[in-house]
Amino acid sequence: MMKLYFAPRTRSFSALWLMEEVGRPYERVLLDITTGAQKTAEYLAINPMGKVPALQDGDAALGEAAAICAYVADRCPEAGLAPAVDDPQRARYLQWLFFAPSCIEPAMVQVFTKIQMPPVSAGWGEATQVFDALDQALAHGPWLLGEKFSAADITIGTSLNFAVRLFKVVPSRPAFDRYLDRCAARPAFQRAQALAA
Ligand SMILES: N[C@@H](CCC(=O)N[C@@H](CS)C(=O)NCC(=O)O)C(=O)O
Repeated sequence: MMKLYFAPRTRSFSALWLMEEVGRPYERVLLDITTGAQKTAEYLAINPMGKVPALQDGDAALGEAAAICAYVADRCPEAGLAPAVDDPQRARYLQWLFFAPSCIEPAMVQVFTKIQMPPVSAGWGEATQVFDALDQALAHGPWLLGEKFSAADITIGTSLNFAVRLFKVVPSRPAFDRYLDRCAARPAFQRAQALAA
């Protein structure tokens, strides 16, 4: 059985949401990150960053929320959360799956701290560019890949929810509101919210 290490009100949310979407039994291990439970030698062997979330699956272990989403979606094909390797939708799926940690997250930090970076050298360009790209991608919907909900909606939905609704560092837009309402209406999202509260 897969084991998910998590802490409430953290980036663990996407991994919890994903496991709830998949529907296979899994073990949840709650770490109290206020007491340093994430820095023990035993846990560092699972996630060398000493952060949550992390996942253990037999001899396999990994940290990084988006990587966990990619891993579990591929390991549990019955859940239909990842287009197959030979499906052309796999390309956009991978792009959006990694867009959350590589573009949304640093864009949020930039908005929050007002750090200036030349957009050509910043991997996320600039915050407006990131949120314009997302706005366009969400214009058609209901999901990033069209009709098909995927693990990319879990990484993007989680990051956008943090940016727009929880931390309010990014002004909402009609497409974001519609999308986040659709995410929040999913029973698996609601179960994850209850677990992460
Ligand atoms: N890049 C990581 C970030 C994980 C992360 O920063 N987790 C925070 C909670 S939101 C954490 O575990 N902090 C405790 C610590 O750093 O000691 C991911 O996306 O999974």
